[in-house]
Amino acid sequence: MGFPKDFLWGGATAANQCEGAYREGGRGLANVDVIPAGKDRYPVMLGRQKMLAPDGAHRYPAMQGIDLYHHYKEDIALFGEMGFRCYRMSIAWTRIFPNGDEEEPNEEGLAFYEDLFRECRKYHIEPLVTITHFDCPIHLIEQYGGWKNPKLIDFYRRLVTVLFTRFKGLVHYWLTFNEINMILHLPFMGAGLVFEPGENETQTKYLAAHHELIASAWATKIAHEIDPENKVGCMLAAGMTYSYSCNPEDVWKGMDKDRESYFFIDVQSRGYYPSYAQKFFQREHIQLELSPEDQRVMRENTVDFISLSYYSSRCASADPSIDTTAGNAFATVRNPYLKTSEWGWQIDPLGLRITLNSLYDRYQKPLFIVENGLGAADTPDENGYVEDDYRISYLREHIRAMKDTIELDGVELLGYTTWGPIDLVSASTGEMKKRYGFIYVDLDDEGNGTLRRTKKKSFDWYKKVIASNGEDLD
Ligand code: BGP
Repeated sequence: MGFPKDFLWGGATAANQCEGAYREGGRGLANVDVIPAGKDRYPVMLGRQKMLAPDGAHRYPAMQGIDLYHHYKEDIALFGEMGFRCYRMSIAWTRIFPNGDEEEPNEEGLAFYEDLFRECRKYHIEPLVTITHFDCPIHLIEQYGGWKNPKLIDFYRRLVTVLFTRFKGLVHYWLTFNEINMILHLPFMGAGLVFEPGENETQTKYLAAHHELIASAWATKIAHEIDPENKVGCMLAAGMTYSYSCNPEDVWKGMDKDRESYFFIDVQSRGYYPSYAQKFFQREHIQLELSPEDQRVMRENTVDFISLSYYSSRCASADPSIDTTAGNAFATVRNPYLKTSEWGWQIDPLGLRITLNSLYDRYQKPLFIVENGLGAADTPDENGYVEDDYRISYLREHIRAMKDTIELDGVELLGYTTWGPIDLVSASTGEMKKRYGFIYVDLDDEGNGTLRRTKKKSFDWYKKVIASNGEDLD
């Protein structure tokens, strides 16, 4: 019993949060490059403050990341030392197509990723590639309005065709869009959407989501055609919504909140729009075009597996005066039974088991946890060593819950990649201070530091977890 023999243990990063080198190798400018640190970050991520080019008044942490672009060999060697069986990373669209609408890809970008994948293979690490982790070329936003425009489907198809062809045999696991439900909460960060004053944001968000969903189905089709060995997954920012009380009003609120997220996975996993969504679109006067061909592609090309990020459960109440707290993607009602992290995110290991069961009951497809972890402020000693027992304890409890889900509930789980195995820029806050890694990176919130990588206490702990296939968690 316990974890399957071929369970994919590893870690997950995203190009925009770690690569840096934003103007090297022929790379073009993307939305993620121009999301500033500081107080303007949130309005920009929401798409309400237009920022399509850097200015001198802001700092843009993604431009430097942790400079993985120049450190990937060293970083992957450390992942290899921990015994990773899988490394989830993302492709920067603008390294492959700097503007997004070129006919021919940028060879330097392709060569960079090819070398990175070969490096992984040296350590027997299976790459898991997120095709789009929040990034959209600025040119596509300026010229076409980003995902508001159905033309993006064609550009995305071109992108994926290039990737599946070039990396055939090197990569077998693909995710089409990271946290696809993020488009509803942080639409500029999640999908490059910028709103005009007075624009109906709900309509625009669902229109853009519709195009992403069509693009995702096409990608699944193309992936299987190019290499039948390819496995394609969707990716949800997950976390079951509990009702604050047993008042049916609260229960309904919780169900409604979950549907907001499940909507995306319902389409990607079942191949059609669920009835509750169709009714919602009618009420909101949202009209979505679906050609017979796209409809067929959607029906026939559902995902092979369902991946998710899990940081915490959520909670909902019909009473708007109940206290809220921060969480991944959006705030949630504070659950009085849970402790929170330094950043206010609630900690709920059993919630992982509940979430996994809920997803498995609903879809009956293999699941893959591709993000989980604790963002915390670390204090390194003079050698860069961090005693991060708090991180070990968070991960241990979540791995235990995951084990129960497999052993006691029979849920099919393909793997577990922790978020940020190496410290990287925080997506929500732009900070370096909010760290997730087993590997410490000497870099602060102002962009100062040597970029030196050092092992934290959790490094050896996770190595032991993997070596024992999840049996030794002490
Ligand atoms: C998810 C994103 C990641 C990552 C993570 C942690 O929403 O997919 O990119 O950053 O959350 O969030 P944060 O960096 O805000 O702590």
